[in-house]
Amino acid sequence: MNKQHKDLSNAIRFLSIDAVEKASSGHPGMPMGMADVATILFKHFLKFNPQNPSWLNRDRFVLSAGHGSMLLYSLLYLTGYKSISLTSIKKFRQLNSICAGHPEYHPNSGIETTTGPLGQGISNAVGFAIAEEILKKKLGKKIINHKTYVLAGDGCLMEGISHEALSLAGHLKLKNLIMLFDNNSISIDGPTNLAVSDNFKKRFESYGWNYIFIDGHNEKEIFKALKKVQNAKKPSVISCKTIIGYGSPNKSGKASSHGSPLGFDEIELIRKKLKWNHKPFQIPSNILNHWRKIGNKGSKFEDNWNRFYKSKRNKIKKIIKNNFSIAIKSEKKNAIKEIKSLASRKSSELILNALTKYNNTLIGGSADLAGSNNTKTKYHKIIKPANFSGNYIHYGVREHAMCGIMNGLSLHSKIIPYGGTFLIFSDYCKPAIRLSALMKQKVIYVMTHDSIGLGEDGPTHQPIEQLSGLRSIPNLNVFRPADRMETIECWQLALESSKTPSILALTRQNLNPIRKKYTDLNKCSLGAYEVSRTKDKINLTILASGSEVNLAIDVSHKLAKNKIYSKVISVPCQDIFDQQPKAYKKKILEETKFNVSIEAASTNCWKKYVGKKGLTFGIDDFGKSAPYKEIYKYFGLTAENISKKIKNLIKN
Ligand SMILES: Cc1ncc(C[n+]2csc(CCOP(=O)(O)OP(=O)(O)O)c2C)c(N)n1
Repeated sequence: MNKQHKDLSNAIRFLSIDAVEKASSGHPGMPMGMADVATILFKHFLKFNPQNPSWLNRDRFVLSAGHGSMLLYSLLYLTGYKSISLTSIKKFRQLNSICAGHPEYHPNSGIETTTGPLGQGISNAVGFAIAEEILKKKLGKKIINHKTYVLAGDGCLMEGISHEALSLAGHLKLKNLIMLFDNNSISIDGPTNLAVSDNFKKRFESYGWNYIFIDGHNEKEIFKALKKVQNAKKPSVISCKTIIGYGSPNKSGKASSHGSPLGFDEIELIRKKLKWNHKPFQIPSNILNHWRKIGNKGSKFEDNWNRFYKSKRNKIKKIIKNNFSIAIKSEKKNAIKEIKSLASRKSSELILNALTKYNNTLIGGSADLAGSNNTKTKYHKIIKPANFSGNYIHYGVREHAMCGIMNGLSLHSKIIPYGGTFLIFSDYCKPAIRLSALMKQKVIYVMTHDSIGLGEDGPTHQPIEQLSGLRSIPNLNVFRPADRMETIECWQLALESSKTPSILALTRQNLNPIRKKYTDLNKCSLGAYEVSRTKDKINLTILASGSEVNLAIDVSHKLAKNKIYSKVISVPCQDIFDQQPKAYKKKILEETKFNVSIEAASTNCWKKYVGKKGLTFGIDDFGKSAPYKEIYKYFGLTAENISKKIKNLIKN
């Protein structure tokens, strides 16, 4: 191995070893094993500019094996990113340090995505690669033409999401996607042959990927493989046979180097073995300078690109169409003109028609339920293998990857991804939804068939606890609109929430319109608002969402006949309502002694609104297979039953 290469890669190794040791926690094994591959990648291939981490046409580097975060922080520091200093590396894993335990996405920092839950980064990278192809088609090769590299380990490749994402990437022939597989055959429990006997070559080739096997510590082999994949016609994986904890006399090749500090004595032995005679965190200036030179090459790449980009900037502005307000306004007017009973999934399709007609930054899709989720409109063109002029992705039955890919699409640039499945299968999406929320990405989840109202498909398909669970995720807006007007307004809010992902929970069954008057005002923007009252002075507040707002209005009228007067509050988004000023919440929740809630789902998240005196009407059991009106009856969600119980409550 050449001395210069040794020095560069050992700088990564020792920064990682020292940071983990100082923090008394972390994962040194992977950075030590993959330091050679990362060095060759950054030195010879990766196009990036530490002076401008947001340069649009940079190559993306995703560390899917997020536990090896010190590899990324070392590379960013060594190449000269301002986001990571030696001081922040010394604060690895400490409160508020950018060098968090696992990489956490920060705009303009070089940390392209949050990773740690294994496999997510692979799906993000597939999203990056799709975004690159979509933009390339729109803006031309001279503006966008970059690679996406993803470093994944055995763990990432064991996760189900990797199978979903890699298969779609192969199908779409994402030629600029390159995986560096840290094939060290070790995970936490020991050798991977405890649990895996996959033939990786066959696995990748069956997905339609190139597969190259190399010695991940052989400089020449690494270079040659990376060179080879630059002009690939399909996605490529370079399977790098590496030794975890490379350089450690007693722990290399063993699970003991995976996720704990190596210990003072062992580190001394590694220093001797790798001939690194420097103090902890000390990178000799000649080595640091060499790394900085590698980083400095980036501004030349960007300058060349910028000259062309500047000359085309005005033209580019015209290509990107992202004005949503015309569509929202015209659809609101249509909703008033065409007053009729409509499923909210259908209302969503109608607004999507208008949005898609006037915008080309929305990229739609569904996990094989386009017709049921109503996500595909007449203005959609399908994105196909090697043809990315479209704006709709058939994700196949791959919910988890769909959501991870949408995170990648959103992180890459100004693309706004939305994707559909049944609300019940949000369970298959949850890890990626959580990351959209954590990373503050505008990703829109269209989740239809949102309750027992879907009917005959039965309890396996009827969401119960999903709404409560999703509402408890921080920085996620869960919308459950009650009619066409609310559906339009919720879509508007989702599109305007630049730092919060949204879920639109939509019905299969028809809903009667609640809002029959036009207003420019977005009433849903308060999260909850009054839709009706039976008298000025009332003694009951009925809170409901989605399909149950109509039921709440029936209950309210029924009670009025018995001289119990009430107001109905539609709650399209609890998350937004909870953030309203105290005075507004008081006005909604504290006008009456009694509050009740109605939602055909778990009652858990309504208890905070009804208090000890109130009642929650919902379902805290699994659903039933039957025509939907019968199921509502079975669970007592009828105007008769609910008003009877409320009468008892108020009388007693
Ligand atoms: C979804 C998920 N499950 C479990 C973990 C806990 N975990 C972190 S690393 C790891 C083993 C990863 O093995 P490998 O990819 O081979 O990494 P290496 O040992 O080579 O560093 C596990 C199970 C996780 N981070 N994410």
